[in-house]
Amino acid sequence: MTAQRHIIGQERKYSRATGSLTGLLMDLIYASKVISREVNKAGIADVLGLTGDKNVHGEEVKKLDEYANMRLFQAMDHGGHLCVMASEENDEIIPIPQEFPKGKYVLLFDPLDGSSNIDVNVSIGTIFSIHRKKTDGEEGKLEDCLQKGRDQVAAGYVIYGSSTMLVFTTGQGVNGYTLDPSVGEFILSHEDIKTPSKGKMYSVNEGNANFWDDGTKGYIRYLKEKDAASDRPYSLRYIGSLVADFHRNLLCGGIFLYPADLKDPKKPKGKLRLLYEASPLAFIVEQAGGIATDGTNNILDILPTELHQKVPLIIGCKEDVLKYQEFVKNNSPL
Ligand code: AHM
Ligand code: MG
Repeated sequence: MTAQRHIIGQERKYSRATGSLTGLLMDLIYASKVISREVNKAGIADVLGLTGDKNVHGEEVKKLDEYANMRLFQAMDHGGHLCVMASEENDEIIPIPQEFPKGKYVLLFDPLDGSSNIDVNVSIGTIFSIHRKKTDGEEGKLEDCLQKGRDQVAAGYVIYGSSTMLVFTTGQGVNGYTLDPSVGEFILSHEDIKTPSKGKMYSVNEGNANFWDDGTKGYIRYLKEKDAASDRPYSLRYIGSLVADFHRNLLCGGIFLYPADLKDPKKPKGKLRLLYEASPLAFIVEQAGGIATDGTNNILDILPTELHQKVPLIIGCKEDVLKYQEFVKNNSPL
């Protein structure tokens, strides 16, 4: 069962579907195959290293970041499905070029997440989020991008790992497709993914521990205590590549944390971006039975006010995330 056939089959269940979302997903699939091919050439072709530029977050731009960003834009600009795009790598919203028809959807993406891992052959990924246009007129506006995660129409990621996998949801469960490189097609390999209600692993950059709030410190201490009845101590697994950490926890069970750094003026709200990272993964995890929070609020209920807004992200198995929230509530409000 190819991704295309599976998606078309799903679409047929909705009598009012126009096929536009399916068309959009097909364009995204094409872009991700091209990015996957390029990522796989890293080390042979001249795609490693920096471009010399810095992005809107002050981070150095890698050549593959820029390539993936450009590929996604070029694959998505002309299909007539989108009215506007926004990328983690661009300061402002990305309009659809004048010569192309405009559609009813909004696409937000992180073209290549975990890019600090590119040069050392560690898994990286593309994350995307799709909303419906909500303003009047043909052109999409900033307001169309600043929507609650709860209103997403679809969200997903592509992980460039030991194999390339696409995982996404349209709000009817989560499915995973693995790229068969011999035919260049994504094949349905993980139908209706459900995450365990409780995990045995935690993923966090513990080097930042001194800068966490007391609730987070207490929770991580709790995970390390011995208690066979609640499977503690948990194992630490941190790749430093959000898509890879999230994907492992989704399938095997676990909790990922990127809390606020109280003493780092650059990270008062953590490091991860609400629109391109937290919201899409929160939509996926909820569809798989998990949950995501900033410590107090469900990530999907946060109304963004800025395109590149950052947010503490604690995401994974429901029981684990709820336990984290208890610690935050009792020990220190965020
Ligand atoms: P990026 O979008 O610039 O690649 O940054 C996001 C990445 C995530 O993939 C990962 O979870 C996090 O940064 C790791 O940060 P740190 O190195 O501070 O642990
Ligand atoms: Mg990122």
